[in-house]
Amino acid sequence: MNAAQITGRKILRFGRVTSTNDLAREFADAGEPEGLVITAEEQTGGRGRMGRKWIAPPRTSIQMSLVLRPPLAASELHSITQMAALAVAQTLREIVGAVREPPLHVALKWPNDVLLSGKKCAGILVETSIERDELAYAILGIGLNVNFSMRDIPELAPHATTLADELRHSVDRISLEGALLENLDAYYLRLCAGEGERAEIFQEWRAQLITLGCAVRVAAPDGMYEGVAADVSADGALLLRREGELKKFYAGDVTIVR
Ligand code: BT5
Repeated sequence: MNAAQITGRKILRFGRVTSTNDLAREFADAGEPEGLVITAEEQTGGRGRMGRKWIAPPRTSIQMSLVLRPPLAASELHSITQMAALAVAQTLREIVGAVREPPLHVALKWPNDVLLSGKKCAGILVETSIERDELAYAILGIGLNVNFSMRDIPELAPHATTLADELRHSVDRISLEGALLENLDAYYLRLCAGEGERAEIFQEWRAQLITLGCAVRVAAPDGMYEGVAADVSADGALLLRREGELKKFYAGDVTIVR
């Protein structure tokens, strides 16, 4: 049972929708207070960043969107993705923590991935509505792969995984959802508590990033870049060291180069 104070205050469950983010946005535009969670068993237009597709077989996974109205400045919006990634990672650790052989490693990848055993198990998509420089609301979309095998989606399999693939058994999705909403709630309360808490969330997120210190390739909107992922800046950007200089990325995808 979800004992969350804000996230999951109200849960609306749907069968098939285009995208839970679209539906949540409709509720937010109509004045819905924060905390509403929309879930769907199937998305016909599930999406990632930059118009990419999010794919999950029907009735297998967690696909949810939350309406949030955090007191953040436009420059702090990246912290929503960070707190959500931490909450998802914490939830995965609670589930896989007991597995010793082989140990299952949970990590984060800049900017919005949660990895299990080095592969993407969850993705986060934050979309916002800004009015007169103020955040009106944020829609936090989370896709978490649960009870299917990536063998069924060969084009994703090299870089993606599911809980069932790693655990080799299925997982009760309702308890998983409850645990996720509780963890989101705890992190969300911290996010709203002030700059000090947000700075701690940033440091926690930074500490779990798998890519820092690695030679990486960044596919950015304006081209491909290679270098060393030196650090992340407080405003959420990736700092790539190349040819003796630091280049800052606010959007893109990172692959570790071996
Ligand atoms: C994301 O985008 O990772 C954000 C995904 C957010 C999905 C949720 S589901 C509920 C809510 N409603 C929505 O419509 N969306 C949100 P991005 O970093 O751009 O990654 C997208 C890329 O991940 C795709 O281009 C694929 O390569 C890959 N991908 C697609 N489906 C995947 C899956 N189930 N597991 C792992 N990788 C996947």
